[in-house]
Amino acid sequence: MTEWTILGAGALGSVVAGLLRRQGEAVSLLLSERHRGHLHPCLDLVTLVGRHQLVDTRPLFAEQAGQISCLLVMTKAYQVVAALKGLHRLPTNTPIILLHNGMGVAEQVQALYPHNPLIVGVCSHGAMKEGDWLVRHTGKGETWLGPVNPAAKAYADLARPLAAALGHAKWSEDILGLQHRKLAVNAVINPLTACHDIRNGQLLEPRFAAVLEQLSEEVHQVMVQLGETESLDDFRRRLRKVIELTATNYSSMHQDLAQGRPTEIDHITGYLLAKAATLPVPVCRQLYQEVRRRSPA
Ligand code: KPL
Repeated sequence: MTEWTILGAGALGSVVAGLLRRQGEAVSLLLSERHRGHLHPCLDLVTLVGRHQLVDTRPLFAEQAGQISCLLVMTKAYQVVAALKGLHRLPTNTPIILLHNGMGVAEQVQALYPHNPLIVGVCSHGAMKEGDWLVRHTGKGETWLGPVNPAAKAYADLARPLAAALGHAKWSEDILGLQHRKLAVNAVINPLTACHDIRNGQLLEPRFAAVLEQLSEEVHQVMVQLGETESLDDFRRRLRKVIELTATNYSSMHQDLAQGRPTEIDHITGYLLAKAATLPVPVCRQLYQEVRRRSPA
């Protein structure tokens, strides 16, 4: 049986670890230096129905990277490259799966580990960290994986155990399109909720109608520039559905800002601004600057 090694036991990483263990999968957590010498406690996962589940995982440190057979990277986008740099002993046939918000990281990982099968994915489960080893699963979502390089194409079967554990997981050869669709939603919801200090659902209040209309149009224009064919109306309908489904959640960027952590703004809005080139995207730009201003230095 493949052991899943999770790098990044934040909210979502811990939920995925718990759901995989519940399905009988072997799971290890790749821990950072600050955990060395500490007792490795069980994770406490609060399930969707409010039940506590203790999750036991095997601790691993960077020098044990030679033991990793499948690496699921669930850190924040801005942590991925630094976290992977130290894994000198990672076998070249170990698939690396990147499951973070935002884009622009896979290219750097590919340069760092050119021989490893590289898979990227999008995951829309809701999760919230409530304490050091305490995490709450707040919403069921979809997970999509797809290949970045030819070596990854042989790993479509990884979606099967993930689907059994997470309720939904599929393989797509057009993962770039799915990443763009998720990026577009994040580029609207995340900076707006973070800057206005609101839950996702509050974006549907009339006071946000005008900004939502303009921002969704700007983001859609960049998506068209990137070759996506979804119409503006369809994008707005999809956006509205995500807002409704996650109405009571605080977005990940809201949680990051509220807790004084860096945000993924460079990999979400920053990525879009870079791709916008000469397109006018004033609201995107303003939100980018505002989130950067409020982020810790
Ligand atoms: O992915 C999300 C995030 O918070 O990062 C959404 C879909 C906006 C849900 O909160």
